[in-house]
Amino acid sequence: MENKMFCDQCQETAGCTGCTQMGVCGKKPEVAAMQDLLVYVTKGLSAVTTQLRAEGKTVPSEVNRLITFNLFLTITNANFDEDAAIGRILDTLAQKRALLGQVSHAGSLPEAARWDAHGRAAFAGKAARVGVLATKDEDIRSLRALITYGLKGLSAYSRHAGALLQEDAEVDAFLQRALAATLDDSLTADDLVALTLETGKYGVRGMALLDKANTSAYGNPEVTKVNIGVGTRPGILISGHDLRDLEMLLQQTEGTGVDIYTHCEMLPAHYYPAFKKYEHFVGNYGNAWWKQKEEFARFHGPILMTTNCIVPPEDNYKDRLYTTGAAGYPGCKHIPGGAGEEKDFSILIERAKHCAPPAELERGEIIGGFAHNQVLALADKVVDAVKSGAIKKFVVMAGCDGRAKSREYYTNFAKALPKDTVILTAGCAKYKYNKLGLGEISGIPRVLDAGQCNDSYSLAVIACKLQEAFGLDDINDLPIIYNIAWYEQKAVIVLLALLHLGIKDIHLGPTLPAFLSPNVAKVLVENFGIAGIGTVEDDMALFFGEAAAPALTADMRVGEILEGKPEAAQVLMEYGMHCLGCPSARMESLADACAKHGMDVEGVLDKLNG
Ligand code: SF4
Ligand code: SF3
Repeated sequence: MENKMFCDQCQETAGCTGCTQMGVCGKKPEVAAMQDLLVYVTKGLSAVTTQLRAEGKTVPSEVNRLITFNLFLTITNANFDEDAAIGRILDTLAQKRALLGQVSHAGSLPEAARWDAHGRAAFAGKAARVGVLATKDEDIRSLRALITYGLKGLSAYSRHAGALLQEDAEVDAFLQRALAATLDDSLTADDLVALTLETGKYGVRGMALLDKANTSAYGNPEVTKVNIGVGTRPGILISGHDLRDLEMLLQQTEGTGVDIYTHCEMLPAHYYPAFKKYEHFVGNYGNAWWKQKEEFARFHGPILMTTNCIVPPEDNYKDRLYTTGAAGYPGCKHIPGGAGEEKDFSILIERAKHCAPPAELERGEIIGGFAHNQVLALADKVVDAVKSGAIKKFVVMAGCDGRAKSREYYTNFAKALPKDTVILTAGCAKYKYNKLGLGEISGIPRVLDAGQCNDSYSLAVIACKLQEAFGLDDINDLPIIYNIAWYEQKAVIVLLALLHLGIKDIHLGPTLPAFLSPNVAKVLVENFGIAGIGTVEDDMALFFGEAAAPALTADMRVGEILEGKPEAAQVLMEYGMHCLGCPSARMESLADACAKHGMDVEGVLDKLNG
């Protein structure tokens, strides 16, 4: 098993965010180092707040918010701005100084709680010594990293809930206690394994908090067809995960002649009833975060990054890229505003008015909105489909997308799935298969998108409800396979949350996290059945047996379909396609062939797969 801790980008502070893309994020080594120092001083402050709580003293809410925000800022691909990290370090040290004076028993506090300095040079010197590799024991280092990355994911949920003025003091207290524990040299590997699982418990609680915050503010997501084409007016593109930012942007652009489009993880905003009332909320533009260079260039208008994932921008759109919240990029304008404050997006709006409308990337619609409330509304239909055998298995394919070629596995895996399987997804991983036209089963789409990575909670709720509906004692007896794609830290907290819920045999790819030492990986494999992925063929055999027949999809070439399933010729001819012998017709995708012959591609697929 690979255990690569060195990031090619930031050799000395390897693994700053626990990402899998070592060295390709574009974050400069000094930025990665300063973020390591930010995590270090945040852990130090957390040791102080944890001690204060132990002494029965109150920790101010703004300190909780500061700690959560600091962690969130260091998540993969959110913030590339060294000055932003330095500003947070200064604020954190100032808070720590003030609180240290209130601690009665400071003797047992770790070095990080007492360390203090002023200025960039002192920070840089310290930063070089506090990265992940500062912990020498490989297993302790691995567990500390696993907990820290899980907590970074948890901070994302807390921060998003906080933007909607929902907080959970117990989640904050745990987050700080666990952060402080990663500094405690007296803790054994067993202690840290227990803390890892406790992190999963609070992960569920954090996700529930955010779910409540989102649904009470914007209603329950409902089944929605989202336009993926463009209009004729100029637009602003909003990306990331912050729904409150979107709400303010929609309100401020109403009646201005500027349209709003979502990108990547903002797509699920279209599923919320509260946002549907905005006529200028036109659709979703483009795909997952890693394609933004080509897509942002063609959008023509301003782009607002509310959270991760930012790709270092090209010069041809850098001056149209704006950040807000924890996101940041040097040279890009940052829109200020904290939780509960109204942000002013007028600079983007004025800019948009002088921009050309977006260039069309594609046309059509995609469907989503299958969060827990909506799926439970369809529960009878779903349970009937399972009982009748129309749906044999659900495959949870939540998580992250990324540019690595190895991630093509997920597209091929989705295509190869037997036709009686349904994918449950959340996060940007969906872009690997949400435009394949995988069809429906008894009116239930074969890709059920619950929303953002934050909404993975819905998948856990759905699993628990299905367990109830089927009267099963063990959640692992459900016909659900977990094949999760990970990249950044929200996927780590989702994994820990699923483990806390007792879910076993989760497959994680495209590679197992580099920060898992062989011994820590062994614990996860032996106790929870965690596994990596293989080839699509091997995994099909593993999950479904050799006889599984892959479903046909709209993007397959007609020739490919006929080779794998000669009887398809009869169906295609019945629908009006009589040129099957023609080589050029065989080279076309089924979608193109259907469009050309005026055939309903969904109907054809249903018949072919039926
Ligand atoms: Fe390296 Fe990943 Fe950190 Fe970027 S986020 S500096 S690639 S470890
Ligand atoms: Fe995606 Fe960054 Fe993880 Fe939110 S936007 S799932 S990678």
